[in-house]
Amino acid sequence: THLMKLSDSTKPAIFMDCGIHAREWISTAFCQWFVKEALSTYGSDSQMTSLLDQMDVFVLPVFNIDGYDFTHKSNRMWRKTRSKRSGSSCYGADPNRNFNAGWCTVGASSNPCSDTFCGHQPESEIEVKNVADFIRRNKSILKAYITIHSYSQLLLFPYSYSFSLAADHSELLKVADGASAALRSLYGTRYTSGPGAATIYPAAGGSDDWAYDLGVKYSYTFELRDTGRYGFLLPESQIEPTCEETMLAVKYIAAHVQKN
Ligand code: ING
Ligand code: ZN
Repeated sequence: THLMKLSDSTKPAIFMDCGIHAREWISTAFCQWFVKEALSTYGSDSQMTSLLDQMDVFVLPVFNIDGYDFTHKSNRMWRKTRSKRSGSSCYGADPNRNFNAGWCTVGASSNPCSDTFCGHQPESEIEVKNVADFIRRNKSILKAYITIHSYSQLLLFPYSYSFSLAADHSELLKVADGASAALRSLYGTRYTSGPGAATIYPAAGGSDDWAYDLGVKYSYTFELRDTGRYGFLLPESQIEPTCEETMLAVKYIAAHVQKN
């Protein structure tokens, strides 16, 4: 897709994507909610107004659109893309193992039939290539990368491909803890924050690690509700409260990015 932006200035920007993984439906719901909320509170909410006056926000509402479609029509628990390559009868690669960050070294599989298949090479998946190209092209203005997953109630940051601490570890942790506290203030939902490898599991090829190593300092992965009772099948009654509380965390991160 080609697009033109006519603007009198180059604002610093935030990039956010949802739906890297097909079955994580609360993720795609959140991007939709975020856009609605941003447009409807601009002009009345002082924080949103100042944010959008000073920064551009790029929202990719459904990263893995073929996978998402497949979860509606054939297999609700599908995770990967839907690409097909000769040599295997299995479909798709895990887009969050397909970025070029310690690619396929840990927590990923080279078996095309695995749910965490890293792909035949980094950025083999067209969805990953397109997002990576966009982020590379805009890297001078991109101050934050936010990616929304589910589930586990975690706010993760680099690294996942290694147990090494990021150069900005203490700042990333401080902002994550602040965002988690903001989220909890609404309904008491508890989040844990920390680097991916130590907080969830070591896994290479993730988008947040890749964006961070490219130079996008504020790089975060959200794992939204719940902690496993319903898992990916989060009931409809939890969509709105999950989106409302998550807004507070995303706005907290954005406010920090804005003043730095
Ligand atoms: N969790 C993420 C996954 O891709 C993750 C965890 C985050 C891995 C960042 C690597 C980097 O496995 C879910 N639920 O998808
Ligand atoms: Zn995911």
